[in-house]
Amino acid sequence: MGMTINFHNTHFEISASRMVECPGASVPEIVFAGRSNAGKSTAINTLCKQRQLAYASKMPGRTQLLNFFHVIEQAEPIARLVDLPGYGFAQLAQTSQSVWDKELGSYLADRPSLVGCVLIVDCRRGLLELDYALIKWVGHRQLPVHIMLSKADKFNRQEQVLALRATQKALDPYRVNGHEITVQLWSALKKIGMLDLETQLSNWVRPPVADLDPEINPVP
Ligand SMILES: Nc1nc2c(ncn2[C@@H]2O[C@H](COP(=O)(O)OP(=O)(O)O)[C@@H](O)[C@H]2O)c(=O)[nH]1
Ligand SMILES: [Mg+2]
Repeated sequence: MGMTINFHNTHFEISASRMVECPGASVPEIVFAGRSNAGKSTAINTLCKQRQLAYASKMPGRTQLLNFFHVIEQAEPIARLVDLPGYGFAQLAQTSQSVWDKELGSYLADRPSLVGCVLIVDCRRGLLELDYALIKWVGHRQLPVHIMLSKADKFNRQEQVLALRATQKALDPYRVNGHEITVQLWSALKKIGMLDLETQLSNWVRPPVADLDPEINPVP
């Protein structure tokens, strides 16, 4: 697994509250989305082995900002992680949108450097309406979604397996036109699913050679 990225060397870059404030789309970017309190900031901190990189909020949903983090390798930024304030976009499917929801919606729809969306879902709640709205929204541009069923430490092994299975099944109708949706269990507390996460993000930033090589995967 020489391709796996070490996310340890990740630094806060900038916050943006509007599309025009986003940094140049220079490197592959991965966004962490999900309901407030699902565990987004904690997941970024755990992935990067830093205690306070992303701010784990005691007041859910308060910060209305996109927070950009640079992943550094050999002194060069090779990717960005983006922490969202949490939904957010109650109105994605409805008519009236707040200014912020519009900014977030256009970020997800138009940001050219986005290579994947990590969707954090509390395993005890499972997928809810806003989660499905997000999956559909980014499905329009075929942006792959990786779902982390978080706080798996709250479940025993059997409950974990059932949650994973139920989520996979619920997603079947959303896997239209080859939209790639993957699911894993996650616990920041017990470090469940760390390798799954590192592997998925690394594959998005640096797709395995077999996916790119026309000799191996000829274009039909
Ligand atoms: N038991 C448990 N609690 C977690 C886990 N991840 C996050 N939390 C807690 O969930 C709360 C919300 O986490 P936070 O990362 O701020 O969520 P965000 O709003 O999605 O960024 C905090 O009190 C965290 O300590 C986990 O894997 N297990
Ligand atoms: Mg947060």
